[in-house]
Amino acid sequence: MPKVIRLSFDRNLDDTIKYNVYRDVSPGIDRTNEKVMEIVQPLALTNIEQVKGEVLTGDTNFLTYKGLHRNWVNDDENYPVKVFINGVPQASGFEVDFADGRIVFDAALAADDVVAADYHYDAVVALDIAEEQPGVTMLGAPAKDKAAPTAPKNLSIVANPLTNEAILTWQESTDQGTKYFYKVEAEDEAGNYSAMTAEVDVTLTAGLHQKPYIIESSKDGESWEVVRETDELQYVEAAVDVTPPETVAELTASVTAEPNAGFGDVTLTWINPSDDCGTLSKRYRVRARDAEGNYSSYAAVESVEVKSGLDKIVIKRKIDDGTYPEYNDSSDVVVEITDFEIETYTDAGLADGTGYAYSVFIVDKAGNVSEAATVQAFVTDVTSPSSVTGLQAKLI
Ligand SMILES: [Ca+2]
Ligand SMILES: [Ca+2]
Repeated sequence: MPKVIRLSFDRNLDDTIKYNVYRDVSPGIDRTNEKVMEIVQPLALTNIEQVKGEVLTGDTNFLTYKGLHRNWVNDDENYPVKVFINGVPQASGFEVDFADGRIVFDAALAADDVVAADYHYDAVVALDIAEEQPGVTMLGAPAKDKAAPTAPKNLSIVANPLTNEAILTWQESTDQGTKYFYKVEAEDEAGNYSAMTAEVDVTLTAGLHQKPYIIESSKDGESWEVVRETDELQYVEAAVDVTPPETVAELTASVTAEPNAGFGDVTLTWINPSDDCGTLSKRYRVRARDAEGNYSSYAAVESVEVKSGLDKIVIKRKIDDGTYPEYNDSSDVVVEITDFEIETYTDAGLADGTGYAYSVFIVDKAGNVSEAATVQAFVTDVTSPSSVTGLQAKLI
């Protein structure tokens, strides 16, 4: 419920016909200031006698008077709220919550209890709001919170390589209000004015919006888009690292064959990249708004690099057909190596007389795959022909 300013003062029982209310954002109000409101002399007390209670259910232990409480004055001594349960006056066992307009009972009431209240206040009460009130004429715009909240504090962004996230955090904003000063005078039918009252002031603070923080992101720092409106103090950019590692360098293949054994070995050597390549998060700016729609200035941060880290070396092989294995094709995975100290591997026991095509990939922990490093190897025919059979020698 947005806050509103309530003015209340004792009735002037002289020949007053109306009250003139002056308001300004600076102190020292006199008749040259804007007259924002006229209130006719109320004809009767502000009276909510015999308000009929609700039928309460379950463990409900309070009764709310919707809207009415804004006219209540927190003066238990002179203007007590009398409470009846099922017609029986209650001397104790309840408290009046003037701020929220509730009568709160110490113990839960029975489901079918009917509560009534009797309250009167012999005074003038008016709210500085736009909505219509009996006897009140608004001459100026109603008081409004025009002050923005403070900007989010300590906005920072950190990379979490384990989760591949950039995490934006900040600290709570505080709403600020606009201070209004008031004075009231009484006026009679002949147009005579009383002296003005002493000046009072109150700061109208709307409070933060339900989702006070508006997060905007940008790739270039020039074009911004809203990515989230939230009441949390954190925003997570997920799946930041989309940059694959560099390809391995200096990939070579050497072949050794075992004569008559019918197969050969291919030994690959290469140089691993020293580190993964990261990706920059977006840039961010965050501002806060209050319930009235006033916006704070921005808090801003630059991007942060998220680098998930090297995960594995993947070697794939196919029979040479003029192309090389691709990471996601159906060719054989020869080996996956997670130790980046290793820069050689022997693919043993290959059928001879065959050309092989190899691709070596580096994968990061976010699953990004490098370009292939490729090499061919030909295992020459080292198989001797089979023995001659049927050899005979005879004299003819
Ligand atoms: Ca404000
Ligand atoms: Ca990467």
